[in-house]
Amino acid sequence: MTTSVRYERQGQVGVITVDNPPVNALSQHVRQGLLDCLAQGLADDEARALVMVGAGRTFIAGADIREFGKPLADPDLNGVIEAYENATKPVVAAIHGTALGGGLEVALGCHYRVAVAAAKVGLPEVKLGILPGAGGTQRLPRVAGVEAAIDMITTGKFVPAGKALKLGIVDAIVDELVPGAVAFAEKLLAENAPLRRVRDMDEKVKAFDPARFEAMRKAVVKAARGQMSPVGCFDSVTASVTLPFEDGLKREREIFTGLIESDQSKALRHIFFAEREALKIPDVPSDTPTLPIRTAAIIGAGTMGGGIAMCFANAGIPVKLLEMTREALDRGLGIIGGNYANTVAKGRLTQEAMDKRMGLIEGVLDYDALSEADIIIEAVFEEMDIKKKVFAALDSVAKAGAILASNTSTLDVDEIAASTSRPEFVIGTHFFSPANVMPLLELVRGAKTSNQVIATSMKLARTIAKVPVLVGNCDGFVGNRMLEPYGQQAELMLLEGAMPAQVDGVMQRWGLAMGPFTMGDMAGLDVGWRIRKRRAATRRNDLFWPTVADQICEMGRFGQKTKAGYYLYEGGSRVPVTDPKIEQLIVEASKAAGIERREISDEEILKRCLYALINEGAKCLEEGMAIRASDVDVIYCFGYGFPAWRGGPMFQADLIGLDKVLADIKRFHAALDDRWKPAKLIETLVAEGRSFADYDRGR
Ligand code: 3H9
Repeated sequence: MTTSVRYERQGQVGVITVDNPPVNALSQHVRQGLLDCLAQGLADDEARALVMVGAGRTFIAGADIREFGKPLADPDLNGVIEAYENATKPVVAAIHGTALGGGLEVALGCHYRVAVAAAKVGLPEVKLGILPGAGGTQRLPRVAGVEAAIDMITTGKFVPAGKALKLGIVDAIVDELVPGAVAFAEKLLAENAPLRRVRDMDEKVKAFDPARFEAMRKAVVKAARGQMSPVGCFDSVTASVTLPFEDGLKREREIFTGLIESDQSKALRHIFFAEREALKIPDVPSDTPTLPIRTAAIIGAGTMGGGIAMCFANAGIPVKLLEMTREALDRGLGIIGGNYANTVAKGRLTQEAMDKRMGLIEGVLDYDALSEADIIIEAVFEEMDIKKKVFAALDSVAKAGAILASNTSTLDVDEIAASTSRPEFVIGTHFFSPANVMPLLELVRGAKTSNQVIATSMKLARTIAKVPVLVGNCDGFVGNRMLEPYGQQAELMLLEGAMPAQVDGVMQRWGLAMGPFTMGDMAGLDVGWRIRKRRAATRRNDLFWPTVADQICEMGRFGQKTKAGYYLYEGGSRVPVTDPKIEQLIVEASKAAGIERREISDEEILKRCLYALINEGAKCLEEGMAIRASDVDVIYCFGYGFPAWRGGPMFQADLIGLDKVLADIKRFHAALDDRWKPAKLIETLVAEGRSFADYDRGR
């Protein structure tokens, strides 16, 4: 008998408790324990019904992901679920926290389900590159209906208990978990309720017209953009309609087996653990005391400042938004109101919630109004002198113990901190645009930033629903620093023979949310232009520097916001349209630089863009600017539209083989220029026969 599942009796109801911290994952010993406790409950003559519950903060959060990739030890989860489904006494799953993946599948194997109001259920396997492989794709449509099941299973979204009740996934909401579930079980006994097996409930799947699948599948394929698991999930759910239950389970197993072996699933599992690993800072112990953050303030009500203010309001933290003029403030608050109103119009927020959030954002015009804030984030123009003035002003008004943060995307955090008398309270908080949407938050550690400020900022990032990664203080930090050589390769390839649409097309088809030129147009080409001007004095003059981007900026074309950049954006549309004028400009720029244009293959485009990221990522690692290779992957997947199912640039390097990547980098170095000097870390790892994953493990 394992200790991670225990059995006890309360009156005529036997209670089976899964106790496998932190999230009651279905590790081998839990699966065995579930079988043992079921046998005990069935053999217990005093028990007429059974309740299954999770100890601690949650019900079962799914299969144990750490067991994936190894041969699965018996008992198999499907067998456990079947045993519960065939139990001769009614079994009630009592859900609190989250019932996810295999956890919900176990609950669907029980005869009835109750949940507390705050609970959530979901089948998020799709996000791990797999499908619910323990009957979820066959049982969920039988309780929730095919359409709702497809939506939940292909997106992985969590459904709150109230909605789960409406959908028929749970049978009742209870106030108190165990007493509520026991009372529910007693009621079942009193009513002589049947042993209701989900596999037999085929009313909803029979009512569904399979002719609808074709159009629905097309929509899933389109939204998946190259990711296999949403399509596999969809196909498996269709089997619940087109095949008998047992055959549907077999179909589910076949698709599951194909998906779990795929590189996509390995990549997504890598990112799942990488995101959590990034929270661990080796020299900042997890028990470092944190500062309370009850109120916040933002300086600058522009696009970034407004978005950051929304993050705090969304998390229920009152935030003051400072601007220099009433006009700028009203404009900023108007944009925030408009953003919320759009979300309300789409049905994703209630008017009441919007009013509450707007009520938490207070516009102010005077620095003195910031004196009580626990954290103040500066989001003003990206110019060192301006930032320094702002921080000097902050130093004189902020209360002792307040965190002073800069949303700079490239500038030296130490230089900014030096304009205050308290550099230990200064940190970089690099949000990504739009700040209320993009999950990444690069936290930039200055030379004097205290552990307490780092620990508080990491915790705060989670509170405001961000994915934080701690990085070092260098020009561009990690994400934008890597973007620099990536962008340079893209631009150099324009001069050598490619066109923006070709480069963007290759990267987008490979899975990126957008290619480098579309991204530049979206972010604003003037941003990079300003940075290039700042760096011009210090850049290497033995290298050739392309000027296409500068020429486009000189024409006043800054991208989407001016309706023209590398592309045209007609009638306010965000869809890039090729502009022959820019193609002409590129051809002439090649001529002016004395470069003979040639055919550039898609393979070369992909390699030069991807390997430029990998090489610079490795340099960030060897300089200690990134803590782990997996942190770099988190940065790219959560901040730069790198597809999570590709696992990030460093994961890709391992997948391709670091030796092969190095060979290509060396080839580029010989054929192109010194930008391709291989990172020492890559050379060392290849010489030692190690990967980036080995490097992370060996830290
Ligand atoms: C599945 O079920 C397949 C089946 O269909 C069929 C198979 C045949 N396994 O996120 P947190 C760890 S696939 C192992 O920080 P939170 C996590 O790494 C699974 N470990 O907490 C972390 O470890 P550490 C489908 C897991 O409160 C610690 O627990 N289920 C698992 O913010 C705390 O996690 C999912 O995809 C796991 N399943 O969020 C659910 N889950 O402290 C995945 C977590 O060492 N999990 N850990 O870094 C989640 O979404 C969140 O963890 C959850 C809690 C919402 C549960």
